[in-house]
Amino acid sequence: MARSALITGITGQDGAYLAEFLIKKGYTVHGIKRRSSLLNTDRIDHLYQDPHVEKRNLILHYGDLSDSMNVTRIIQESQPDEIYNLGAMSHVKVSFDIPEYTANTDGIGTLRILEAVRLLGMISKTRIYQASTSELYGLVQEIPQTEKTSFYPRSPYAVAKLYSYWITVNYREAYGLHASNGILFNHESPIRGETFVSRKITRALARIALGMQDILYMGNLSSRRDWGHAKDYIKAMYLILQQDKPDDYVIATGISTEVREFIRNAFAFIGVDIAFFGENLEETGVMKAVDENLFCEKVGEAHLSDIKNRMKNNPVFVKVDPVYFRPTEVDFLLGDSSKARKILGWSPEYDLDGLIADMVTSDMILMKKEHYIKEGGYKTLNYFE
Ligand code: NAP
Ligand code: F7E
Repeated sequence: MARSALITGITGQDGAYLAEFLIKKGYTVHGIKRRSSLLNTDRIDHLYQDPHVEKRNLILHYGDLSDSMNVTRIIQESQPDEIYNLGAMSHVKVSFDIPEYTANTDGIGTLRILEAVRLLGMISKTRIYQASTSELYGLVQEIPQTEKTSFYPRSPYAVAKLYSYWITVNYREAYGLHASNGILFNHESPIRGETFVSRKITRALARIALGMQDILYMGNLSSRRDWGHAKDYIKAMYLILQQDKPDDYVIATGISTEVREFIRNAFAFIGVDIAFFGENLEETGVMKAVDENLFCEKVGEAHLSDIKNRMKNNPVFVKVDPVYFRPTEVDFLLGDSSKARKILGWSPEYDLDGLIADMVTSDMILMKKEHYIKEGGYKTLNYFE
């Protein structure tokens, strides 16, 4: 019989990639989606099957991690062999604005799943993956960070995830649950949420190159992150649940890069050489030169003269706005995933340049469509006219 998996957070970045990956492996995938006033299934629409299809391999359930009866019922009905708990309010900055909600979803939500599996008598059937995070290391106590490094969370998000990390360990030790933590460092992709720094940069880059945006306002440019590609990281989640013994694993590339450097590399991909001047709130990013052939290849000849004029007359395109600063910041993350590489046989296929190429290429296509519509090339309905 086909194995079955339940994914919370299936409408998110990782949930969408993981659902596709598991369906390709022959799984029946159940997913929890939240009710929203507009459809929020864009990332999984290509996998959707009408409820009338006889043997569906993707089945969506309305639900919410804050509703224990709902979570319990869905687990009972779907009888999953594997649960991937990816649902979370995942934005670190926003968690300072909605700390209680974040604790309920990202912390107690995990308890609701573990307890449901226990109360439903499914301990010997169901394996659980908990989406833990490098944010647990926060104010880092050791470089690089391993499974043995002490945690020092620096946001309501990270504190909620700390509870989830330990309650997962506790249910494993207390009840013998096959429950594991993947301590994943930042991972991005073309379907990353638009307000995370990587996607904010690649979207803005495309808009600036097409003349649709002037300035990219940024927060802390000096933060360093260990960035990987979500497509690589969801494979690690799967491998963790295929092990005979549950355990906790760091998943990371082992390379740490400054936000500033991410911006520089992204612009280099379209042939624009940039530099940063000034300090703190006065720091600016400036366009210095353009490789015309590369720019024409990646953006298009039609936009070359505009970018050259921009560079001559108004080259500043990055400014700092303190609105994006966090009350407490995580300055530096660098993961050591030796354990996962050795035991799971996992290693990433994408490096940072490959990730940036994938994201910028995708956002160029998206923004060109938007540009075309804006220029009146495609007539859309305006409900407010
Ligand atoms: P994401 O794109 O923000 O997706 C989060 C998912 O959780 C979405 O499907 C969202 O639903 C859902 N969700 C939010 N609140 C919920 C609630 N109350 N009940 C049920 N579902 C809820 O996040 P991601 O990047 O895919 O990350 C997946 C998981 O890994 C998260 O737990 C995140 O905290 C963790 N993580 C992420 C990274 C990373 O770098 N991406 C690194 C380490 C750990 P809507 O679509 O309706 O909003
Ligand atoms: O910020 C700095 C910001 O929001 C990265 C989540 O998936 O990964 C993610 O959390 C860094 C921070 O990700 C802007 O201050 C500068 O230092 O992309 P981010 P995050 O906070 O690291 C971890 C592993 C998770 O678990 C989380 O769920 O970039 N930064 N300027 C900025 N960040 C944002 N968002 N916007 C800026 O304008």
